[in-house]
Amino acid sequence: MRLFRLTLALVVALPLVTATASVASFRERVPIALTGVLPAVADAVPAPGDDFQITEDTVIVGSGDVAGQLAAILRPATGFVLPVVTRPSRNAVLLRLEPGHGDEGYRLVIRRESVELLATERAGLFNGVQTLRQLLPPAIEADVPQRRQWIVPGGTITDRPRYAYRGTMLDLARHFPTPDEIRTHIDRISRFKINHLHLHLSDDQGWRIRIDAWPKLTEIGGAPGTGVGGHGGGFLTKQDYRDLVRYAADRNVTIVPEIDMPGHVNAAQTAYPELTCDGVAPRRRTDMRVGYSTLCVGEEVTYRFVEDVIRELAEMTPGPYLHIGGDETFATSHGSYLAFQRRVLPLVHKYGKIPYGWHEIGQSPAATGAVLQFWGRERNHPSVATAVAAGAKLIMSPANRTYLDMEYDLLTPGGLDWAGAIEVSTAYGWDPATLLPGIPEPSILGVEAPLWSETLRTQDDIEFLAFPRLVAIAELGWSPRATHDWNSFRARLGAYGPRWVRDGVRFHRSPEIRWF
Ligand code: TNX
Repeated sequence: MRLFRLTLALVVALPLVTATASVASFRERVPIALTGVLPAVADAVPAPGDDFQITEDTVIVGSGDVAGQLAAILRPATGFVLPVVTRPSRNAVLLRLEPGHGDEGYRLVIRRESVELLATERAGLFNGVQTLRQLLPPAIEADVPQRRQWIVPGGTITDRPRYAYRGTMLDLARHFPTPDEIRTHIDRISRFKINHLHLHLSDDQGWRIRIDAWPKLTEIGGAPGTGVGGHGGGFLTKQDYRDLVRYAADRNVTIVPEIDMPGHVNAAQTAYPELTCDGVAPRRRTDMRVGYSTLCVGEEVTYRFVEDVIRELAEMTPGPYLHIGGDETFATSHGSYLAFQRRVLPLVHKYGKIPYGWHEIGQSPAATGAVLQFWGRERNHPSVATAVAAGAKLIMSPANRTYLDMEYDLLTPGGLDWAGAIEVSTAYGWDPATLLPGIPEPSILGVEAPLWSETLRTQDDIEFLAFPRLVAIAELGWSPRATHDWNSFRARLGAYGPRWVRDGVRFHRSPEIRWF
């Protein structure tokens, strides 16, 4: 339907645009600065006056799918044909792979005659396209042709990420969004070079991923009414999941699946009472309490269950990480917790994945090859430092900085407050490298902003809490520390507002930002 409307609009409006091009050329010749991009680029050297203009004769030169993605971004608002060709040409945007730019880095050389986007990997080209998109005026986000000039400011951008892992999380257990809503979210996060989407697939309220060996997990644990307060419910089929993995990969996003254990398992136990120590099915619970459920650590059936789940998840997950939760296990004794991790962490390795868990898993000596997600607030975490010294890696998600489900302030709707209110400046004002003492920078893989969904029901709720704060976390993860500057960030964020408006994103109009 959307495609049909778009095509129709193109056919109707194309002649109009051509006829009025000369009128438009008198207006709006104000290129955006090379340094206006979110997240901030590592290096920009402007070449004033050497701007490139996209015209109806411009071609896109490239042989991979990213060239097609760029054309698809530019066609609706420009109304131009922008053919994708493989032979070099004049008046072109050229995409080319060559060594020397790093895994995700790229160089963008903008001159009057052409734009060259160079990268070593497809991921770098994708990132360069996100930058190029922001160098065009916000009207480029329109889905029907706009009467104006399309100027890209002259100069050279050389850019690469500070951290390899820049993530966010959706909690599908407390509220289950549709796969289409997840896809829309992937579109929005990938604009900011976020490259991992962690899916919290199970919790006390619901189980959201089909496991063939244990079908009642989703039949019962994912039934209608299993969201918080009895709202929503549902689950991903394996096909849904695989489709999401592919959709995300096209946008340089790796899906990280999480099954939370040994706590947060009430939904699994309502489906399979043998997973409790007394064999009695607990009552279904959709309240917001945490920490009351636990797998029965001494029973063999527990490990058959865990191994089946890990094996099936690993089979459908091409990314390197498999998240096994491990948080808030108040119903599991310390000894049982360690006994559980001693058996489960190696299972993740057995199926070819890197175990990833909330930082509590760092208490286990078996966590040396694991990734810990730090979600604490305090600066001193001896067990985290010890695990890192023994070889574990860290992803930084301090709750009082990165938790997207915390309220912005006392007045904004939605969200919780246990880690405090998090306005944009709070989300932006810290350094992942120095937050925890005694952690060498190479041990830090990156940052992640989790969005727990206890108070969320709709896509609007997700967007309101995620944007603009997620962009602050994206910048901490991507941009060199030397670019860190609140005044620059808030100016760039304010200028981004019109793009979200065009896109129908219901972002929080933070009073800290002067919105355009
Ligand atoms: C703590 S943070 C949790 C989740 C809740 C969240 C709400 C963490 C690892 N666990 O179970 O949803 O707080 O903010």
